[in-house]
Amino acid sequence: MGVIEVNFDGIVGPTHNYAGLSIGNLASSANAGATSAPRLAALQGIAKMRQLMRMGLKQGVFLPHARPNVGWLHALGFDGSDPEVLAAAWTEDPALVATAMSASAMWAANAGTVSPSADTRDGLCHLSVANLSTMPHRASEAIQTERQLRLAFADPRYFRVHAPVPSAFGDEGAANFMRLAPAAGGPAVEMFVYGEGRAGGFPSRQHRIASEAVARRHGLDPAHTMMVRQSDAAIAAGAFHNDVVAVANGHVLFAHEQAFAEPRGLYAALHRLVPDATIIEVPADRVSLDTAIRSYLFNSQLVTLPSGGMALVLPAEARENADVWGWLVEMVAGNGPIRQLEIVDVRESMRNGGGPACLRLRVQVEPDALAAIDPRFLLDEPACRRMEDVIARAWPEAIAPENLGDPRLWERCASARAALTTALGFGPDEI
Ligand code: SUG
Repeated sequence: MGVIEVNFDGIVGPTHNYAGLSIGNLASSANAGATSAPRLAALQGIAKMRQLMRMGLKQGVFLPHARPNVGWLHALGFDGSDPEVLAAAWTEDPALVATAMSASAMWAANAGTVSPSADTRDGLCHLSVANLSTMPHRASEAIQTERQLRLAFADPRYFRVHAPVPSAFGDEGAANFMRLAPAAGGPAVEMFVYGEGRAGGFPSRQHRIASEAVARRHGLDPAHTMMVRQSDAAIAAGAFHNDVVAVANGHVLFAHEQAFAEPRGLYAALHRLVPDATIIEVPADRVSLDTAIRSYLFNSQLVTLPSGGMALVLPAEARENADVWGWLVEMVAGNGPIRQLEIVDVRESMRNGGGPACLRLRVQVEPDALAAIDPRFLLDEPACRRMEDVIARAWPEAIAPENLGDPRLWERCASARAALTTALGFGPDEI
């Protein structure tokens, strides 16, 4: 058996809500103030994982972070017991409580960047925790993410987990990272996609210096490592992460015509390094950048099936757009490498700008390294059922913006998460 790809999905936490915290993420801004459905959101996430498992793919999970994040409010000078801290913050600045309640750790593509052992100098799989420093509600994720990664990938014979790079340089993890590997064998190329300055009033969230630091720490071969600049047009149109406009798998890169600042140079370099690279570029006159971003066409998971063919796992929104669906149907009818379209319903996550690809972190491992991963992070059917039971019982059905200040909700969310971690076999202070 060769290399196995495991998709680790973030379980949607009980505090999932629409506070509009992400500037430059159009869905998050458009749905600000709406009422969320955390229970439905989490069940949609589990159904997606099940669907991928049924396709023969290996699935893992990351757990929701402890919320409300009272420690973060303490650091901002609010004192007293947990309810006192939260009540004082709510009175003074409700946006701070919204930040402390964010369930954004569900988007596991932003947990970190992963270089498989085949690409690294020491032959270990390297994982760098993302600092997510551009957005305050995301920046606080790094501490708990690091704890989970160090637990899941603790075996030093196979894994090396790195702390986040200094927060002066924004790093958003695998959402701005792609890997292309020759089907015929040989070294892969790791592509780090960065932005510069602001575009259309929106910040670039991935800094080149952060990407270079990750590549250096992972011990990558500079000859097979590329720093690729995202186009300003994409950032300005709402592609706050590259995975909203491009995705790669195996020897295939699937991207929008306007994803990169210099696509011709990039494609030429890729063809040189990966001779059998297949680049599927969607032209803007078939699917506009706006439509691509609204439908999340490229935020699909491009996966290799056990049979060897590739499937594109798309959000339902992609099927609902005539331009997008028309283009996809034509593509699979052709003789290309992508042969199957698979639809998943992750609408609750989509409304905060997170599609199927945002929800997962890919980790490629050999069988012996797979066996060394803490099994509590790996899914099977009984674990899915245990999670569903807890979610159906303990996750709130709805959260409206004003509920974020309700002490009963704080209490309920904290105990809901504790019930889930217990059901998956984690001790009270382990995670
Ligand atoms: O960082 N949304 C996330 C969505 C992340 C999507 N991830 C990838 N593209 N890989 C973000 O913008 C919304 C939170 C709020 O508004 O409450 C949010 O954080």
